[in-house]
Amino acid sequence: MSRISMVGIGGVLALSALLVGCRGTVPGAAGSPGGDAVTVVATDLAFQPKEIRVAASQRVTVRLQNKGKLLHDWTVEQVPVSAVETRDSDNHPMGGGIMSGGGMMSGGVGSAALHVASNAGQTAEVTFVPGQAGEFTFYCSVPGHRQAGMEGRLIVE
Ligand SMILES: [Cu+2]
Repeated sequence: MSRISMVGIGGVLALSALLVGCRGTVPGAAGSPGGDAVTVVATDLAFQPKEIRVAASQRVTVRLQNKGKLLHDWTVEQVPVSAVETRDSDNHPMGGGIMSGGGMMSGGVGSAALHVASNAGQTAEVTFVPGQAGEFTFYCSVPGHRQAGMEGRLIVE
């Protein structure tokens, strides 16, 4: 009985693996998030979890879910990334004064940065491909929030 249902599940898994494999070979699937997704919950002055692991050279989406009453963002400086697509939940004025005026693309790989902002109760997303393994610090750039504890580690493996 249980052996039969195991076989059934195995078949379904194999089929979905095939489907995922096919999707993955479609070139330039821009606009679709694809890859893995990681959800980071922002509350009023904390991130959960405080440590995120992603794989180098693999497309990943970080979803910033704001469960607080304040505006929060998720910012990583000096992280080598490519193919960045940001879907903010708001036109965020960039609290920390960094990367204003679309400057985040200047400087090329090595000094690239990630920044996505989400209003209270909303969710924003940023999709990117990490360039190389390493450990980076993410934080909320709204003044005072990082100092209050809105900080964590992004680990690229
Ligand atoms: Cu914040």
